[in-house]
Amino acid sequence: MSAETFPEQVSDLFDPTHWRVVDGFDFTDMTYHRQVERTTDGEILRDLPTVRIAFNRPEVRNAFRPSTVDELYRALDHARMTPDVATVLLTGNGPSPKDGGHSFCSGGDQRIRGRDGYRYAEGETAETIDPARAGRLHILEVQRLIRTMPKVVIAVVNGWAAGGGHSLHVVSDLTIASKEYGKFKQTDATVGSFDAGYGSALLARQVGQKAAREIFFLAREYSAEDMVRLGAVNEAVEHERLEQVALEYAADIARQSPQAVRMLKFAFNLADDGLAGQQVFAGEATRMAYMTDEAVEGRDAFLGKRDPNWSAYPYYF
Ligand code: S0N
Repeated sequence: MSAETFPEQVSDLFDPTHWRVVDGFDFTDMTYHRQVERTTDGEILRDLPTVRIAFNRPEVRNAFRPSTVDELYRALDHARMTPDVATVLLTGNGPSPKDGGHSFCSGGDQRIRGRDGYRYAEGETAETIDPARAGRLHILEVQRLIRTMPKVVIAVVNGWAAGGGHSLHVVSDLTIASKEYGKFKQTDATVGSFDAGYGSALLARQVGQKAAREIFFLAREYSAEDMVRLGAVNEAVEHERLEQVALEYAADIARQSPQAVRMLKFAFNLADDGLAGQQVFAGEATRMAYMTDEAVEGRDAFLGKRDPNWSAYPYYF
């Protein structure tokens, strides 16, 4: 493989030497890359444990339409099911070819939001739309996937995080943001399209009730450094170093025990996610229990049509 295999430059911060395109996805609204190690002449030596999933509609500040959400879900789900991926970097491509504006994501595309609650694709009308596909607020399914996937999701906020884009950073495990261009604004109440779930309630867990209410009720603009002070952003980073720092975060995560990281992620979620959070945590606990001789004894006793013998397994350690 040669240097010609470098992927297309998709954003000002994207360094093609670190990435390859993930095959099998015919995306228009998102890009999906896998981190690689290369030789000095560009040959790919091996995959590394990070993926980069990015909004690719910079001309509308990376607003999402239904097909954007479908593509985002598919990329995240692929990352979820790829065993040697530890970390997802969620970011936005750009800057905008129209005016040079930088954006992470500006939420739901307001141009296609119908009064009936549907999101209309180009050429669709109330008569032709498929309600099963377009009538769903399926960005919420993406939020749940970010929350329940056993990988660390880092929001790499390279520009505006507004509306539903703000909520995506809130629901991510970690957020790092550009000092120069990272801007946060919760416009949900401004446009009458509000996230009354994670986007607001989880934000209140992160910054406190008063600050969260201020962010939603006043819809003011906050810098990356403001958000670090409030506790919603881990670090504000010089713009040109943002993706490099994100990869440093990912490298540190990759040094930890995968099992410990996912148990900790699900433990952090558990109280806020109620029984659904307990179910996710418990699923991992059950999977680990299957690995013990004690659980094998239960299974073998059933298959052998005998009573289980628990004598080797203490009630107290
Ligand atoms: C991001 C903002 C603050 C940037 O301002 P700036 O830099 O001055 O740029 P603009 O000139 O405003 O924008 C540049 C071009 O991009 C277009 N554009 C920007 N954002 C959107 C958007 N969200 N939809 C469509 N187009 C957008 C501008 O129109 C402009 O285009 P041109 O050059 O052609 O004029 C600023 O842009 C801003 O405030 N944007 C709107 C942010 C917003 O209100 N988003 C929606 C908020 N609500 C949601 O996201 C709900 C999300 C959701 O799906 C959901 C979640 C939970 C429950 C329900 C739902 C649900 O589906 O409703």
